[in-house]
Amino acid sequence: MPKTLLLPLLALAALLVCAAPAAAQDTPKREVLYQHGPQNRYLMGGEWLFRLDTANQGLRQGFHKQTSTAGWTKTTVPNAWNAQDQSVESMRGTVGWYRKDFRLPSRSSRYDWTIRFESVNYRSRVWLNGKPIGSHRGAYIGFEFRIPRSALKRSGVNRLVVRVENVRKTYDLPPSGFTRTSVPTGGWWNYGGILREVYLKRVDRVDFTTVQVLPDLPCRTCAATVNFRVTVRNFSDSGQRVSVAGNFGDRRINLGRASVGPKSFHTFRESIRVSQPRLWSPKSPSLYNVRLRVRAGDRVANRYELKSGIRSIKVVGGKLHLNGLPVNIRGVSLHEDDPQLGFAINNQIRDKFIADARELGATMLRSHYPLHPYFHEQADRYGLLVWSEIPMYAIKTDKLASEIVRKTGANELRENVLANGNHPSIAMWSVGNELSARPGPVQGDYLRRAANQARALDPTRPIAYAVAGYPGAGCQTEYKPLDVIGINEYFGWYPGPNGQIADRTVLSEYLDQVRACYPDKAIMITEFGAEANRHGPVEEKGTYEFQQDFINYHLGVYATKPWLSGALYWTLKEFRVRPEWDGGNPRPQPPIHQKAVIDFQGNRKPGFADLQRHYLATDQYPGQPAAGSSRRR
Ligand code: GCB
Repeated sequence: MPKTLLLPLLALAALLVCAAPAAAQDTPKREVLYQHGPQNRYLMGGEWLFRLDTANQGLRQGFHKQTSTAGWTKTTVPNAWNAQDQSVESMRGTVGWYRKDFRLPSRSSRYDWTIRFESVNYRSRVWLNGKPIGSHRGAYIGFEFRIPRSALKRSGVNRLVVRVENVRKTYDLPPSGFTRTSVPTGGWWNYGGILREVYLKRVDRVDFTTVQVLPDLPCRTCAATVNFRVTVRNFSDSGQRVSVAGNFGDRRINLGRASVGPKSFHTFRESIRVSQPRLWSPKSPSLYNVRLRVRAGDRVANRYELKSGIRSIKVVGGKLHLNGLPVNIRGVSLHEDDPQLGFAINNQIRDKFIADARELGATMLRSHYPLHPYFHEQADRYGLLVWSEIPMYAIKTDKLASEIVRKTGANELRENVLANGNHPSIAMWSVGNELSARPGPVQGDYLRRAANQARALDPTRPIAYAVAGYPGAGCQTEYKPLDVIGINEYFGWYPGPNGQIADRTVLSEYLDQVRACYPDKAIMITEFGAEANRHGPVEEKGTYEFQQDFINYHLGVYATKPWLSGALYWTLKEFRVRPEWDGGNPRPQPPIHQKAVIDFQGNRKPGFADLQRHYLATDQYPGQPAAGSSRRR
């Protein structure tokens, strides 16, 4: 070969080697980003590979079987592949592939392994060593697959491949939708990817599948009953003598023993009485350590840890009561969004959300979907309540008319109860947000179904729903299954249908009308807010001054309604919503939603201080003892 050709060829070869990263492999370490849950979880951190598949050819081209790294780039997980892409195409969604090479933390043949994803948006298909091991739909709630023994390499390198598709379909939560100009709609950015962390879990024959620890407190001074419902699974091919026992605080508990057949499940139930409990409340968030262990034969197969809190949340005489006393909550909503990472945020960012909310004087958080478990743990610890909602978001009645949508919604709620129900911070189960303001029989069916599902699994918490606040909506009998009605009110911001909410001075009368419709339900303001991205005249929408005035006016009105159970500002921090978003602001900065009191970069707007002044001056939990001052019980 002539020298003149050799050099460019060598250069090309060098380039190819650099472009195709070597597939790094590692051994996942025993590490968790949140504590609640079983032991033997191993974080699948380190290096992953990723490739986009915008032409959707990956399956045909066998990306799940590829050994070469050509076309793949290095990444880390969690990851939102379109965190930096604000285009219409990015919002519409596409397909992406993730790949991870790893060795098992133990070669022993006695173990089975499962793989756990905390959140993948939206459809996922998973392969191990080229063999399909599972598929899933839906983000925000963790899911797990058992890895078949035949797919595992005990001593070699295993290759995990995940195909993720985030194109929103009609029956997804939230469903697809388009503006008149064919731009995808949605209440928050459609980030694609493995948005929360992934774990490998080691199983020694028998393991926990669901653990429910639900304290019930009939009255402030009563003894509590703590109800345990623990389902275990025998992964092995032979029957096992299984027993479950542990502690609730310093109380020993024994859930009994049972013979569990091969590949079968068994549910253990037990109740204990706790006299003179230390009560959990935002003023005094007392927690009990709960430790459980499951034995197979005479060996401990696994342990499970969580923190529980004894408190009651009930609707009494049309008002929300915590531990038997009425509340007047002030809180904020949020999206788990970040300018660099999108929804693939880390615990440091979560800590910042919590710190900002606490500094504001907020004692309740709300989001349109179940938050990452770490949020719930921090909320338990710092005494923040959580309005826990599933992404049944603004679903039009023609879509809700499909049985599958109502069923998916009710199932999602069920999953949320099972996944997050042990957290004392969770105050209510919300079945959704702003379905049609005139519910009719279709929505009525969904509300009933979802409420029944949640109550059957967790009778200790109220069922809630956030509605769009319009005077024209009138009283609705379909809301009968609900305990708490959240009102999203934008009086004096949006005009609303036929301009009915353009004038803020009709807010007071409207709220009285809602009260008259639902005298026995607790009523909260689940949203109020005004976009703000600049200084300017107080009467000009979109200015900081307008936002301040809006906050002061609305909180002023709420203060005249002693029957209200609380109000949540929409939102704490800015987030990406969708292309062309204006949010009612004449000078918007799409795709950023700007009703927040902290901008996307983290700067506080003047309205933060207004909200804070009101929140700190409000006695949100009158009569509840503060930490340290609680009487001896
Ligand atoms: C709502 C929605 C929320 C929006 C907000 C707005 O009612 O629940 O997701 O971001 O209004 O700003 O329009």
